[in-house]
Amino acid sequence: METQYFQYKGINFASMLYSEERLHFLENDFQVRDDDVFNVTFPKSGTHWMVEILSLIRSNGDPSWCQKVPNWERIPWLEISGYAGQFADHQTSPRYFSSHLPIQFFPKSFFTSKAKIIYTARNPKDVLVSLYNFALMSTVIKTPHSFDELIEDFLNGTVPFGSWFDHIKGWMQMKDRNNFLFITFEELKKDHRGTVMKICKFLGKELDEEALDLVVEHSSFKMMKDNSMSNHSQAPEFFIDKNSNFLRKGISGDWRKCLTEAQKENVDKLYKEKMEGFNMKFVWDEL
Ligand code: PPS
Repeated sequence: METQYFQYKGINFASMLYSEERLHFLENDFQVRDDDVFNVTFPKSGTHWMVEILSLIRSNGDPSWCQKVPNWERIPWLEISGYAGQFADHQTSPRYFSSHLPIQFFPKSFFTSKAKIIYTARNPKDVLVSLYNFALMSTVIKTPHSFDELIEDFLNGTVPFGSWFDHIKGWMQMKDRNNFLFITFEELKKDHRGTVMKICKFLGKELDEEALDLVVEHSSFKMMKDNSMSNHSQAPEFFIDKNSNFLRKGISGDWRKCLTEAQKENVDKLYKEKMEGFNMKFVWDEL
């Protein structure tokens, strides 16, 4: 199936999953509730890892929900109107949603609510590598002719959901609000348990040591890869090739092996330009 995009206010979305009507409704008319929780990311930054962690926290570490129900039903996508869209609108409170929306398209009602957002970000060079591999296995992003082509699209912000730079800079305006938690993929890799504890604290959820251990164990890369409800092997064929590795490597720093020196310099140069004057340092700025 050929991938088609439409533009919503200058940003590309894949026509098979998203619609202008849904995006307009979400932005203007969707009613956020005070006990809603949103898992927000730019694509390939650890969305599904957070889905697993949040699912396990909700079930006090009991893995049976994660083993019986696919991830897109457990914590549905806010913006998808197609096959998985029905789950978002049929939740009972407290509702959990995943979203890749940039801040300017997020429901206006969120900004006057007490609903919580966990925003997970990842080194953009690792996002690029992950996105390129995803583009080769999924129909929700156009298949690039080369890695260089994808890098150009990423740097120009013409990949779905727009510019990584605008996404993170936009959402970081929220960083000092007490209903916003900023997490990085790198932090989760380095201190999985400590980060889960931080998430529990943010959500006001107390888990005992045993439950915490279960959350960490069942949200590990290996467990998720072996779980057909988490590894996308049950996802519709039109969305992703069933034999592909949606959970590909799950590491930080893969860009070192995958980007040539020229590609790295190209990305670094634009990163510097785009992040100039932005008064926040990220863990990957030190690498
Ligand atoms: S998507 O399609 O945009 O929602 O993708 P997203 O879930 O945001 O990101 C996919 C990458 O996250 C990795 N992943 C994990 N890494 C480590 N541990 C765990 N448990 C885990 N779960 C998902 C996944 O492998 C993708 O990264 P890459 O680098 O491609 O492996």
